Amino acid sequence: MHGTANLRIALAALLLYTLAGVSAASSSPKTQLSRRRCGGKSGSPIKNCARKSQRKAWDDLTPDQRKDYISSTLCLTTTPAKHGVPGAKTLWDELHYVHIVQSAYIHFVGAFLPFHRYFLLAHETLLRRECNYRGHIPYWNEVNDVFTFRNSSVFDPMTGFGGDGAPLAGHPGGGCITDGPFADLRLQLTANLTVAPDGGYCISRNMSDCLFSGALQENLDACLSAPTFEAHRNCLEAKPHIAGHWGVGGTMSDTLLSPGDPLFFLHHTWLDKLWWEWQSRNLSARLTEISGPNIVVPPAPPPGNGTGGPPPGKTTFTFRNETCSPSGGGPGQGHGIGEPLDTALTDFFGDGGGNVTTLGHVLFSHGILPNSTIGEVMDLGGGVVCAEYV
Ligand SMILES: [Cu+2]
Repeated sequence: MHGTANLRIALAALLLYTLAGVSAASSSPKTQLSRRRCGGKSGSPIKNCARKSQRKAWDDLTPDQRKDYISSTLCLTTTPAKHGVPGAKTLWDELHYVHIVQSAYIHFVGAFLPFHRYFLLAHETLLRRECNYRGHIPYWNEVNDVFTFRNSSVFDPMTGFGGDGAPLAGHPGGGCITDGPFADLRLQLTANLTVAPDGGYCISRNMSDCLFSGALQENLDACLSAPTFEAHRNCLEAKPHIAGHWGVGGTMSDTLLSPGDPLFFLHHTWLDKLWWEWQSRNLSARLTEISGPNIVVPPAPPPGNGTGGPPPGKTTFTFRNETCSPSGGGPGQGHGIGEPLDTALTDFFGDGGGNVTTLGHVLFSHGILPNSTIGEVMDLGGGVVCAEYV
């Protein structure tokens, strides 16, 4: 396939680039990132991060800050693509692509949390570099909204991201969103990376109070007290992660396509905050603690061998006398984890050829950011991410 061939070429180039030590070319993306990295010498490993980006809850942003974030996001959805992603019209499509093409390698695997930390940085970098955004990326503090889910400020049609999808197939939601700044947005790339017909497709939502209850404090407490990275990652992925994706539903519940809905980034910034809170409880040890497989191997291996997450769709929640699970979310719900779209990626990750995630695992964003490694993003306040949650 043409797109696959392009991907292979891009990956091969990026791999060579990584192996070459990426210190030379002065106009390289790596150098650009180095300049952005808090004052370090270009091309050299950055050790310090002096001015951390301040990541706040959406509710704690001023009205002007919210407006700024929304208009910068809209800017990404209208600025022409420039990273060579096949079929992408805008920068938003390119960001979408980075997630779709790697879906089978970034969910229910060891790289789940580090990849998404890096992906958030790619998003923040595009906002700043291409759309002159001067703020920092906010998170959706979902635990505060469990009992008042539909009234969350994130769904405000004027100051937030708009509300539920239109009724579909006798269900209250599931169709296209009808209000807010993204009601007219059309996404271009499908789950198999073809270009959608007829000018693209809408963001859909299908809100469920029951599925959103995965964000309950008791679930967060369980995840934060998990003794190992593996247990923590499994817990986060199965509960609070499900909450934002399946509670909002529609596009957000599609494992491949979910970043098409701008709420994705507020949701994953919150998950990243939770991971950082867990890391901070024993920081010296947890700055290097990584484990898990690189690709999901069904069926899940027996407990205790340190690899494998819960099979997707097995989580069940009970909330206000309702029982719900992600696989029964109603109309408009999307794909599961997806098939590996390009096996070139498996070789590319660089964990020594095995199926165990290591600190040397390469993180890839099709040139939006230079490649990084898991080891380089383990420290939120390190040279690559340089942020803090406030
Ligand atoms: Cu994801």
